[in-house]
Amino acid sequence: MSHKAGFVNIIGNPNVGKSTLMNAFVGEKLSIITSKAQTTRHRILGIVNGDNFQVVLSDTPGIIKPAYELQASMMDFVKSAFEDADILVYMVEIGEQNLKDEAFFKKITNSKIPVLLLLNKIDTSNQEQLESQVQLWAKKVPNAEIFPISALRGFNVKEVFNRILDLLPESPPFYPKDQLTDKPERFFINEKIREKILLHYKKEIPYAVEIETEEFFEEESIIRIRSVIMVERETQKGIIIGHKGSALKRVGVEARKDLEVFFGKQIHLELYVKVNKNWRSNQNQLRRFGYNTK
Ligand SMILES: Nc1nc2c(ncn2[C@@H]2O[C@H](COP(=O)(O)OP(=O)(O)OP(=O)(O)O)[C@@H](O)[C@H]2O)c(=O)[nH]1
Ligand SMILES: [Mg+2]
Repeated sequence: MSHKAGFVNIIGNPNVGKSTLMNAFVGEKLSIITSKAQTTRHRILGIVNGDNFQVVLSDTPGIIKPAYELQASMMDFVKSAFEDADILVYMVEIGEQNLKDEAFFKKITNSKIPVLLLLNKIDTSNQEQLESQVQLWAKKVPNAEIFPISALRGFNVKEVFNRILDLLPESPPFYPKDQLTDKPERFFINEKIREKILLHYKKEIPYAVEIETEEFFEEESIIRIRSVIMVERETQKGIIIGHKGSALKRVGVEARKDLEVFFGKQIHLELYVKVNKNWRSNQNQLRRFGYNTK
């Protein structure tokens, strides 16, 4: 029996819905999703397996002009997604104009591999607006096939997936057929905690936070986890903890509940906060947190 497999890499501006789409394809909450830009910081694989296919999706950080080392590493993840793609999925949203990086845009328009341009969030649009947006993108990226979709509502998502299956090259699988992602358990714990911080704290705080899970003990009926929330400055530590610890407590309770669903097991989650001065600009610290800086 013939077998198809390949890398389908999702790229686009921040907040357009890349992670929402990947989760919809995989059917699991692999990537965290929030209404804030730069929610995704890593390249995360989501693997969809069938009897005669394996689609290896990559969710990537939104394309930005980097202002500090962490963001530069995030853009390196995007670059790597261009390098190994068999199919490029370029996601835009209704009302959006240009990619924030001209060089990346040129890579898309000059791409030798198939490009699917997904015009997302059409649930927020009307027929007239949609038609004019499709025309606009057809001019801008003539080498792409355009699909208007709603990743959130699942509109046209199946059709896009079927088109991916058509375009997928003949190949044996790249990963074991029961594997869902390339990331370890600790990564998903860190991300879930970071999601709560993106949801509950304002302005710069979520961007100054990194999570490290120091302990992960799986017992028969419970998983015991200890994670540290790292911030860049002492003042940020106070904000994370909140009045009598109330803000931190909320993060802990909400993250624990979600993690119990994710792991299907009771969780004991201990959180504490530590200052790691200017970690976002420190190559060694970034490497330690899994950002592949050069
Ligand atoms: N109305 C509507 N909202 C959507 C749709 N898809 C995603 N969203 C919302 O858009 C926001 C961003 O979604 P994400 O999936 O996190 O976007 P992203 O492109 O991964 O963002 P970054 O990781 O920050 O680059 C969230 O609030 C989603 O709920 C859609 O089809 N319709
Ligand atoms: Mg994302």
